[in-house]
Amino acid sequence: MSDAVTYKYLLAANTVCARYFERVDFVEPHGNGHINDTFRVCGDRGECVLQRINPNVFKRPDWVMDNIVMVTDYLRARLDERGNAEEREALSLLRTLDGECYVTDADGAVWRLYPYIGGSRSYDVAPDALTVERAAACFGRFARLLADFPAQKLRVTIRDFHNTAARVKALEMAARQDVCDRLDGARRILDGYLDRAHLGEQFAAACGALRQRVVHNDTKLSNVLFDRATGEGLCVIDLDTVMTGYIACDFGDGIRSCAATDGEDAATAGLHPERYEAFTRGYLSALGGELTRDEFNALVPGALAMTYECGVRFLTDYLMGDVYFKTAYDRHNLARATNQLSLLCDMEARRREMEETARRLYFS
Ligand code: ADP
Ligand code: GN1
Ligand code: MG
Repeated sequence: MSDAVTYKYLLAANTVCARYFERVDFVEPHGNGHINDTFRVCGDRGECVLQRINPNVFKRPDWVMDNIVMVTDYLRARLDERGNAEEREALSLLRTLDGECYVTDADGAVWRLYPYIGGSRSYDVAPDALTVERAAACFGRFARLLADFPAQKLRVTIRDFHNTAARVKALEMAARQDVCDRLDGARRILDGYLDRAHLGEQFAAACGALRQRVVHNDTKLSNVLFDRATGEGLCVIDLDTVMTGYIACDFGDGIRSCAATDGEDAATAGLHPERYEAFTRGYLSALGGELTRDEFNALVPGALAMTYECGVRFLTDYLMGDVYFKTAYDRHNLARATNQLSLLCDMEARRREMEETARRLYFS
C-alpha cells in the first residue's frame, strides 16, 4: 500500500546505500508501516533494513536518531548483563562506512540502517491469541528493560503525541476548515467521535498523578517481530516515538491493535475477548511488579482512549487530505476511522467485562 511513495524513494535509497555498503546486491521496498519508507537491502554487510524517516511526521529526525542511539545502546547493555541474550532480541543501529549514525540525503531527509532481524516476520492482524500474548510480552518486557533509563535525556520527537484532547482540537479544526470538501461524507463518523470526547478526559484524569515512564508509544502489532519458525516474539521495533509517557498508553494502544477482531482496514471491528485477555496476561506478566495500583487503574481507560484517539487522528487526516498516514485509496483514512469507531463502540459495551478480566489477572 505504501508502494507508490516508497518506490519514489528507491533511487535515493540506492544512493544512500553507497554510504553504508561496498557492494549492494538489491534494494527493495519492505513492510507495511504507515509512516516511514522501508527497504530491504542485501549487500556486503548482509541483509539489512534501510529506512527514510518521514519528514512530514518527524520535524527533527536528528532528535529521533539521538533517542534511538541511546535506547538501542541501553537495551543491548541490559540484555548483555543478563548473559544469555540473543542478538535478535533488540534492534541495533548500523553505522555508515565513515562511522555516522545516519545519513542526510540531498533533499534533507534522514536515513538509517538496521540489521535485518533474520528469520523474522511481522503481522498486520494476529493469527491467534498466543501471538497476541507474545506481542504483549515483548512490549511489557521493553517497558521493564527501560524502567531505569534516564528519561530526562530523551527528546520529544512528536509533541502531544498521546494528548487526546489536543487530537480532538485538531479534528475540530480540520472539520471547521474542511480544506478538501470531504466533511459531508464524514459527518456521521465525525459526530460519533465528537460525542465521545469524555473518553480522553477520563483517561487524562486517570493518569493525572501518575509518574511518567519511558514507553514505546506505538505498540501496534506490526511493531513486533516474531520468529518465523517457532512463532516466539523476538523484538520490538519502530522506536521513533520512544518518549516519556504512561504505561496505559502502551497497554491501550496494544489492545486497540492486537485484540481487535479485524485489522484496521476492515469495514467493522470489535474487541476479541480471548485476545484481550491474552494481551493483558502477556503484558502484566512481562511487566512483573513494575505496575503500581494507580497505573493499573488507568489501563482500561487507556484502551478506550487510545482507540478513540487513533480514530480521531485517522479522521483528521482524512479531512485534511491524507497528509500524515500513508493511504492506498481515496477514502482509506475514513475507512480506518470508521473501523476504530466500531471497535470503540464494542469496547464501550464490554467495558465492565474488560475491567473484570484485568482485575482477575492483576490480582491472581
Ligand atoms: P513504520 O514507522 O513506517 O511503521 P517500521 O519501523 O514499523 O516502520 O517498519 C515497517 C515494517 O518493516 C515492520 O512492520 C517490519 O515488518 C519491517 N521491519 C522493520 N525493521 C525491521 C528489521 N530490523 N528486521 C526485519 N524487519 C523489519
Ligand atoms: C502509525 O508507524 P506505524 O505504522 O507503526 C502511527 C501510530 C498509529 C498507527 C495506526 C509515528 O504507526 O501512532 O497508532 O500508525 N505512528 C506515528 O496504525 O504516528
Ligand atoms: Mg511501524
